[in-house]
Amino acid sequence: MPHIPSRRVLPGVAILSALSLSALSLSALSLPAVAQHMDHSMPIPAATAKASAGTLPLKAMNATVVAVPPMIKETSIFGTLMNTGKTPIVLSGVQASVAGQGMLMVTKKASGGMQGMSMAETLTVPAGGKLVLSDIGDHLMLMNLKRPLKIGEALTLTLRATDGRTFTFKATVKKP
Ligand SMILES: [Cu+2]
Repeated sequence: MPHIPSRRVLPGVAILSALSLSALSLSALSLPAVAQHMDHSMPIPAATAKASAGTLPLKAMNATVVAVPPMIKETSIFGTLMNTGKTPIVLSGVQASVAGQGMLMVTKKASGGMQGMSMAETLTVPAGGKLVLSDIGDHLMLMNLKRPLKIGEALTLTLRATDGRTFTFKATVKKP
């Protein structure tokens, strides 16, 4: 399911997507079609980056940055995080040099069956388990993009856990 980071940034898309999906897939930079998310609560987290305390036992699979048109300054990261360790990993932040801020997001069903997302203080990858990042569930977002993203380029992202450990991985910019 395509994913629009913020309806507030691009109010026209929600209306367009209701009309026709095919009409939107006209060009290489056509807008992602469906505005799943209604609500961006926008408290910017204080960037209290602790000194790195080691590397988290994580693996990232199918890590994808959603391609957005150049005027859109936020995007989402989907994929799967595998925790190869024996204890849960409590993620507390994400950052990338290409973005002013990174956020952890959760998606919840709101009234009327629509989905809304909001910022989360933490996301947990269970011990020996995985956390799936998707437009209908937990995911990561990059806000205040500093430059347009190119389809096919790999962005470097760093996740930080509450214990100060970090995990750096690459995510490829793709159309949803
Ligand atoms: Cu989102």
